[in-house]
Amino acid sequence: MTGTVIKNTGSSYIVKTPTGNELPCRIKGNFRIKGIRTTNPVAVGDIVEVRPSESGDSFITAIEPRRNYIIRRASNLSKEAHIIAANIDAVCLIATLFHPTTSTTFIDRFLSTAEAYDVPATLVLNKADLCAGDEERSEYLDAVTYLYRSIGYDVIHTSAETGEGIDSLRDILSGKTTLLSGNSGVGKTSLINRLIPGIELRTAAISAVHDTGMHTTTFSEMFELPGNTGRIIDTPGVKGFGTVDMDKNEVSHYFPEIFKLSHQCKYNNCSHTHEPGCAVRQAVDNHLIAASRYSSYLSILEDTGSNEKYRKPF
Ligand SMILES: Nc1nc2c(ncn2[C@@H]2O[C@H](COP(=O)(O)OP(=O)(O)O)[C@@H](O)[C@H]2O)c(=O)[nH]1
Ligand SMILES: [Mg+2]
Ligand SMILES: [Zn+2]
Repeated sequence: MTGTVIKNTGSSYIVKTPTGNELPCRIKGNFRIKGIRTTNPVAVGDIVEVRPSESGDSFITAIEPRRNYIIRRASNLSKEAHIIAANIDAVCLIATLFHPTTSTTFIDRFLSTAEAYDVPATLVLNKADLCAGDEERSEYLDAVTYLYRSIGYDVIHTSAETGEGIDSLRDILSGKTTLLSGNSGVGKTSLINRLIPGIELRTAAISAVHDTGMHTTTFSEMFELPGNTGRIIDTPGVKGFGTVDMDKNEVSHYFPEIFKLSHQCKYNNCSHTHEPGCAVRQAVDNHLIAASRYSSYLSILEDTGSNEKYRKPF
């Protein structure tokens, strides 16, 4: 029988079968991926073969080839990776411009990683209620929205408090498996509670005491949206959604508006930092590329070092 892994808690897994049963499973066999050492050989989102057992846990005996998978490394130097999720169609970054402040640099790092994984990304700006009626905040919200839409990203405004934008969010999630990410405090759990009435996940206000420990072990979990309209993967404790090895001259590929213009640079290996005849720097000067985007590009470029691969977990 095949099923989908919906939860991974250390050595045990929950597999949802086509009939909707949730089977506790363990692994039988060797599931190593070539080339990377992983802490979890089976991940949320994996489609697996299970051998049900009458007594006790069932066994996962095989994994179907993954379409993709998002990994996180324990540290920049660590060879061991944790698979956050597999077989995802899209990612959503939940961010707030106020309480807490999310920097555009953080947003840009997230979006460029999504580009590197080749997974479509949506930016969800939550706590829109905190901007309502405040001219300065509303202007900033509009400017950020305009910026990312002009690059081609979907941007929506939501409020888990008032319910604003929840329908738009539902539309975006419809018919796919989406990984939800975001810094803690942005309202990710509150939004999931809105999307799935009755689930009643604990929000930060209640679980704050629990979260004060530096490394509360948290595991990804997949939830079905009501009426089988889509699936979300919550990744508690993961700020961004993974790590990716970026080569220095690849970074510009992951900033669509920079990449588009780079074909007009005088040198085809232009790094857009100092070269004469650089169409990208020209566009920044002319405000056709946002200064904030360019500075995010430079900061990622810097992280790649001279020959080192960029492996920064967010
Ligand atoms: N004003 C306002 N507060 C919100 C909103 N969404 C969540 N919060 C509050 O922000 C805090 C963190 O929410 P939580 O869902 O736990 O955030 P998470 O850490 O991203 O899962 C809680 O006190 C929520 O009540 C929102 O849209 N507007
Ligand atoms: Mg939460
Ligand atoms: Zn250039």
